[in-house]
Amino acid sequence: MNLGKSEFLTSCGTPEQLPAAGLPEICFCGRSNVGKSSLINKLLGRKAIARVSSTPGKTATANFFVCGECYLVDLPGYGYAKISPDERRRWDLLMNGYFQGGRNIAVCLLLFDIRRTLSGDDERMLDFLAARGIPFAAVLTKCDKLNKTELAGQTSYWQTLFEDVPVFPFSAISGAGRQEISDFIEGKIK
Ligand SMILES: Nc1nc2c(ncn2[C@@H]2O[C@H](COP(=O)(O)OP(=O)(O)OP(=O)(O)O)[C@@H](O)[C@H]2O)c(=O)[nH]1
Ligand SMILES: [Mg+2]
Repeated sequence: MNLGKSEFLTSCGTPEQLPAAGLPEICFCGRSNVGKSSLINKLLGRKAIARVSSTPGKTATANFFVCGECYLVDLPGYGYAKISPDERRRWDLLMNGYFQGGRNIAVCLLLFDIRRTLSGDDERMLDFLAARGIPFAAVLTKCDKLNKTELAGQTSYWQTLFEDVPVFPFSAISGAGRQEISDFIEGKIK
């Protein structure tokens, strides 16, 4: 990826606001607070091009970043308990609009907190992607929060779950996994 040249393009709250499809897109999905925006910042080598917050539900829009010859798309998280019915409807509309077809989605990076196990919301997201034929890879975030033994155990849990899918352990703190994910993305947009 052309890491030196990245910029924020646009922030979309409704499907109508999405930019015209064109460049290959790498989109980032996962439950609220899992670390989507932190991963994008790390990949782009920027401190805060994508907004990070310890309050879940920070990213309520689809945020597009241009990076070399592709878009990185920070999608709103799910599984946030305090969401209102209105916000929930808006999430559905935006996600359906984004994934309904016609966009050049090279791959979806689906993020999971490495310390957790697959949630019902995660399963629904996996079904949603499968129903639309969207290829995905798994990123296991917050690796720095586990010791060596726990890390091996949890990595093996997720790898067993996603036998046929690339799985990348990652830490936004140490940068572990950043190069592997970056190389993977590059392979997808060539
Ligand atoms: N220790 C540690 N903390 C992380 C890591 N990645 C993210 N965090 C923290 O987790 C919190 C949420 O990170 P975000 O990147 O905002 O998560 P998000 O998935 O974009 O959240 P939403 O936009 O609410 O969906 C912040 O406090 C981050 O600093 C990581 O790899 N290690
Ligand atoms: Mg975010």
